[in-house]
This record gives sequence, C-alpha cells and structure tokens, in this order.
Amino acid sequence: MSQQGPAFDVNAMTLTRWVLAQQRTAPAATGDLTQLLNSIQTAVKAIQSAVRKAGIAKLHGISGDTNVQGEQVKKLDVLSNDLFINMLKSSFTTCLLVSEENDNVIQVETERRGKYIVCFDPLDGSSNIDCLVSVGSIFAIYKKHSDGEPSVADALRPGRELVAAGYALYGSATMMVLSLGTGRGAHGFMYDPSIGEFILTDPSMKIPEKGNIYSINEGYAAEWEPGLKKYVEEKKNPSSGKAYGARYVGSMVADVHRTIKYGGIFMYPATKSAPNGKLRLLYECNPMSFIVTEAGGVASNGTIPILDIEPETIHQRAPCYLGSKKDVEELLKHLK
Ligand code: P6P
Repeated sequence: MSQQGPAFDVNAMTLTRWVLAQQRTAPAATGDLTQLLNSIQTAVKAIQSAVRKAGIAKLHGISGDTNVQGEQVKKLDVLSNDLFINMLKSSFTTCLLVSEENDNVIQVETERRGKYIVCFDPLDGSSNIDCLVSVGSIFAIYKKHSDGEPSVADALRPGRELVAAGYALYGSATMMVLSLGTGRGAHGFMYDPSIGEFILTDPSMKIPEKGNIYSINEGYAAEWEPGLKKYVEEKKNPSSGKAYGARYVGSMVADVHRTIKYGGIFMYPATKSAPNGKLRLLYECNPMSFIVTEAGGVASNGTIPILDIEPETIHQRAPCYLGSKKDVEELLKHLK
C-alpha cells in the first residue's frame, strides 16, 4: 500500500530556480547577479533563523554599541549586518557596500571584487525586535559603470538605475519580494522551513489601484505640514464614502508589504524637527519605492518620484509617500 503522506511538490519553483530561469532570459547575463542574489538569500535564511530563536538564544537586548544613526544597536542588528557583509563579499560579485549600520562605504578587497554595488538595511525595524513585532531586511543593487577604483559616487545614483531590489519580511511567515529591474515586475517568495527554500507564491504582484488603509505615525501630527493634516483628516472624516482604516506597525517592511497586498498609502513625511523625514534614501526609500513601482504603485517624496532623487550622501533621508496610485495622487494634490 502506498504511503499517503502530505502532498510534496517535487517540482517547486524555488527562488534559486526562478533566478536561474530569469538569467536565461537575459542574453548578456554572466550569472554574477544570480550568484549575488543567492548570497543574499543565504544571509536572509540565517537572519530569519536568528530572529525566530533570538529570545531563546539571548540575541535580544542591547549590544552596547550605537550605529551611525545614534541608535542603540541590538545584537541581532550586529549579527544581521555581519551576515550581509560576509555573504556579499564572499559572492565575488560586489565591489562596494553601503550598510545602514556602517558610517562609511565598505570597499570589498580587490581579490574578491565584482561589478555590483549593494546598499542594504540588514535588519530594519530593529527597535521592534524585543516585543516580537515583524522586522525586515532591505537591499538595492546597482551595477558599477565607472572605470577604476570603486568610490562612494558609484552608490550615489538615483533609484531608477537599480538593476535589482528587494526585501525580506520576518513576519508570521518569512517572505522575500524581489524585482530584477525596471519593467520586470515584483515577485513574492514564501519561506518553507521544511525544505529550507523560498517558494514562488506571489508571481507578478500588483498593488490595488486604490485602497482603504492609511499608514502614518500620528504621534508627529503636530509637526505635519497643513496639506498632510487635511489629507489625513479627510481619510478619518470623509465628505463622502467610508472612513479609511489606520494601520501602522513601525517597521517599514511590514507596513509597505501590507500596502502592496491590501492597497492604501504608507507615509513617513517631513516634519518640522525632521525636514527630510526619517527614512534613508539609499537602503529604505529607493528599494521599497522600486518594488512598489514595479507592482503598479506610486512613490514620491512629495515633490518628485523618489526614484528620481539624485543622492548626495549615503545616509541621507527622504520624505516617503508610497502605495496605491490613486491614494498617492490624491495625497500629492493636498501637499503644497
Ligand atoms: P517611527 C524603523 O526604525 C524605521 O526605520 C522604519 O522601519 C519605520 O517605518 C520607521 O523607522 C518608524 O519610525 O518614528 O514611526 O518610530
């Protein structure tokens, strides 16, 4: 009698398989980006394992250091940053790294260099770790076009020039969402711990054209510009139709992923005390805006598309309004 076990997909579309198949569709592809994405996948698998057992493994708690943002760096932050740096360097495909945790750019040693620049936030939302709220990793990949030694200028490029971007969400499940370039769509892969692989579950993700959720930290409302105050008030007390729901996790990856799945708008605005907002352009706003745009949404700093901003410094901040096309366009009409 045959064993009736759970259905096992012997032909699962894993992230590794999918990236390899995508490589075959790009005639000039050398396989370096495939190698780079697999190294990021390895870092994410290790981080998700650490995040899931942090409380037991005593990885929570303050490591006693502070990062370039002046924030207390928790042990998981340090571990995640080390994983990204080590896996990226050992992929032999990168020449320059920008991390949320490092003051300056990280030059990859000559003998391990490749043609890509990676900007990343290894563990975004880390202030939520100790209370077990979802956190994430975010990455943005440029190809080096300049000759000679890699320099910070190779990273200070608008998000439009990204060749790939993505995030990992360590939530009720672990998911990676990835885009391999402008016009290539955004695709979601759920982690299956039973086989240790990411499985394609959300091909060609599409954000609803309009949603009914707004996401913003209302604790700063007193510092918002008048147009934003008016917009949020209208979401709560509309002149017609139903009020929007409010959702705010305080982890950008969780808030943006929900916005892609359900629609609506995520906002981290400029305020009087933070005239450029809080979120970092290179490794938060750009990659998340790239993914939202590939999913059919809109991402703006209130004046221009975020992907058109010309970066000046590696840790610069940008106001961020992103989500469903109709919701973001309605907000932009309210801003001065
Ligand atoms: P606030 C997390 O620290 C983070 O960088 C983003 O993930 C998140 O969207 C934002 O800051 C939350 O900031 O000021 O609302 O706590």
